[in-house]
Amino acid sequence: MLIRKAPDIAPSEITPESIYRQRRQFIKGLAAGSALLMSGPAAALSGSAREDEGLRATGPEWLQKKLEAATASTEFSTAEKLTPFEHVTSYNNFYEFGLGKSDPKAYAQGLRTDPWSVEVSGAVHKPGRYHLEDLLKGVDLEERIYRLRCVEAWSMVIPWVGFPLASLLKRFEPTGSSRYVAFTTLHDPEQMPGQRSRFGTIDWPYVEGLRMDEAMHPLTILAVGVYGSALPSQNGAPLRLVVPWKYGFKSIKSIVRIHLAEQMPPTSWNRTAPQEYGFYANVNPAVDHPRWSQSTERRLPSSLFSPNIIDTQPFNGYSEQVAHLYSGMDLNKWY
Ligand SMILES: Nc1nc2c(c(=O)[nH]1)N[C@H]1C(S)=C(S)[C@@H](COP(=O)(O)O)O[C@H]1N2
Ligand SMILES: [Mo]
Repeated sequence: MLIRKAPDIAPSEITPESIYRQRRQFIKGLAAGSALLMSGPAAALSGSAREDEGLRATGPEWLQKKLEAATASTEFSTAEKLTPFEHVTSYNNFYEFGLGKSDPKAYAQGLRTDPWSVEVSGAVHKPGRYHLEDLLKGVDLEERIYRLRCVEAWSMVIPWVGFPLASLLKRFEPTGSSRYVAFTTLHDPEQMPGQRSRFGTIDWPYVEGLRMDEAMHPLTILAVGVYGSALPSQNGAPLRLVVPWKYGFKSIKSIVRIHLAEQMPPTSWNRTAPQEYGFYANVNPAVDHPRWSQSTERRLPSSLFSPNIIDTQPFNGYSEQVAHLYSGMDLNKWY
């Protein structure tokens, strides 16, 4: 069952996605079959890694091992067509590395992501500074194929590899008074040219937050990988949040601090333009941005001749799972 490159496939047809798809099929087959074959996926992965060498990010060995053991979540994944690896990793918003969509890929490659530690503070019984490796000890990684809808009205379908934020928060034992979770991105102007600019709109570091029930929701994950490999720096390595029913700016990258709070924490885009970006930022086609409509989106890849415009769904298509969190709230007011 080893995956081999068939001799009749042109090299140009071998994309990271096709390799990735094959690998997923392989893993699924394995899960359905005998557990005795469990040494398979690692072999398949390294066998196919040659084709996209240079594109994939490699993390520390302990992370590589975990990524290879990741299982595909059927319960939480969409079957929609994946946005190609190339687009997921070259069309990014990461203002710490510049305002242009191609800036993060161009300028984030030197970001030092290992070793990495996360400070856990606030209303928890077990605060402290934890090495990423320790945070992931005993955690099983899962693949979640989610839609990502940016507030700028474009979207992608991305196969993240991560784990529920809830499982991590529980380990720190939140106290009864924790009502919100606040996240902070690395602040390091030496490594992040966007933080050196005096013309930036954001007051660094980038901060985000969730209400406790949002943070504990099973769809909310922390991602450490994408397309079966470690996160590239431009996607928020080595640890980023993914909240699929909210606009993309909630999904904060390169997290160094998780703080449990009693009060609603400040969030970067809300602080920058409160009339345009709220704390909740749930995807909502019925509430337009003051400067553009939110009723449709460009599903990437999109081009002038093939714009691929689709309707935007309430809660980005996750209403069934999350709408109850906001029952009784006026979503025009709490945008
Ligand atoms: N620290 C930080 N996190 C961030 C951003 C940012 O500029 N800085 N941009 C956000 C926005 S607007 C979006 S749409 C997503 C994009 O994630 P991606 O580049 O992995 O697709 O990251 C979010 N997280
Ligand atoms: Mo965004």
